[in-house]
Amino acid sequence: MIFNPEYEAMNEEVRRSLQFVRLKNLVEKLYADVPFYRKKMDELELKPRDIRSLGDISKLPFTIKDDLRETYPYGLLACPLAEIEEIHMSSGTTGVPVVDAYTRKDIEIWGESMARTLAGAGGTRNDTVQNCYGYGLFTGGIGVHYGAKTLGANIIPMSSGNTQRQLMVMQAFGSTILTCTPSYALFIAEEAAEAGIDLRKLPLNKGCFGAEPWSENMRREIEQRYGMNAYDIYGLTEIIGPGVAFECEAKDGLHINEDFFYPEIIDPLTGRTLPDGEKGELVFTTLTKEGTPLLRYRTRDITFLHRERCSCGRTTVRMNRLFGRTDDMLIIRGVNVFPNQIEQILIEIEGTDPHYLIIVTRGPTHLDEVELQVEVNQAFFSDETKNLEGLRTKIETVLKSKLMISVKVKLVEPKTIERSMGKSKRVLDMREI
Ligand code: DLL
Repeated sequence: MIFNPEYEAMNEEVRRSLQFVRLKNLVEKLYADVPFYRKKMDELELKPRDIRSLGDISKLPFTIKDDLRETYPYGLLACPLAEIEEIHMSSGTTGVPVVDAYTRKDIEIWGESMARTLAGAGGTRNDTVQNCYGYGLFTGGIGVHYGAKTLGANIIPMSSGNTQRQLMVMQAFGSTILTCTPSYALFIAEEAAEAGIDLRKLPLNKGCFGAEPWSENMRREIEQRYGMNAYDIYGLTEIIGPGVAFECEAKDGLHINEDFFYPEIIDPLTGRTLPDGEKGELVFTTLTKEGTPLLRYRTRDITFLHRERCSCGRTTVRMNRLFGRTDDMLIIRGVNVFPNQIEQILIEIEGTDPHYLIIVTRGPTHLDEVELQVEVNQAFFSDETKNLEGLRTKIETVLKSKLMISVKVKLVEPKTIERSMGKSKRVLDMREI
């Protein structure tokens, strides 16, 4: 079901006009009310009247994470503090405090964006959402909460953790939609298996997972263990939280709520805008935000955009599942490696689970050394004829040939790598540079 066909299935020409009007209003407001943006535009000798078409957006300055640090906490506020109704914050992976301050209208738009997201997964007012994203400063819990309310669904505000209770609630209340990080979904599934609960027999039939990188293999595993459809959802605190983009039942890219969040892809090195289909850094301009609007915010997330017609009827642009981040790229002895490339390789090797930890150190010779801890799966582990040494060398050989780096693989028993109730940590970079 499309939650808001008027906007989600809008004629693309009409949508572009709407985006332009919204962009123009935003630029005028920022120039008038936010000294930070007025200064940036003055430096570029740019006035709001210079924005005459949507394409002129590329004349506008970027906003980067450091700008958020420098203006912390209220420097980017575009309205009186009295109009702010809620504040969220994320320390992010890089430790830069990221503040999102919402007016009442911002909260309404958040609810609408998340209602579209849940509806994208097939959710309706008849669903019961078991929401295990963390409640609090993190945007995941409360974002889903507002979305479920706007959709008219029943919401169980579990927050993350206390897995035994999650299982108890799931069974007792007949939850139909599960919302949490994909790694936590797998963790719950492991606990269920241990407790002898067959998740496939429960009413749960769809899940909205995001907030961290995951793969097609993790999707398959979640779908199979729960007997559900698993959908990828994307967002970030700076822009609104979850609700920026979501998969529909076609599972072919994430529809961006582009009447609210205008996306661009740029070359992270030159800042040049790239055409659809080309991979680069995702940039967003918040077209309707009142509290802390951002112009051309560089997300550091890497993806590409595509606009082919989607079978669901939505006409919004789609972004591919993320490839990684410009800042989680590891440089190992000069070779660029993304953690999810390692994950993709592990997926194809039978006997392993998608639970791994990459530990990078600098050895006595000052060269980078990588240890990859990989969990063998239960089936392989219980097999009496298992050949652990064979599996280990196989992983090392494939990694060497595909990524051109030497990795020391350490196989570990099932369930030894620390599980996370929120975002999981895949890399431990212990290099002191
Ligand atoms: O993680 C918002 C969110 C909550 C999204 C719940 C989805 C579900 P932050 O804590 O600010 O906000 O982290 C944002 O997380 O820039 C991405 O790098 C990463 N991320 C978010 N969703 C996905 C996803 C929330 N589906 C940062 N796949 C983003 C991969 C994701 N990475």
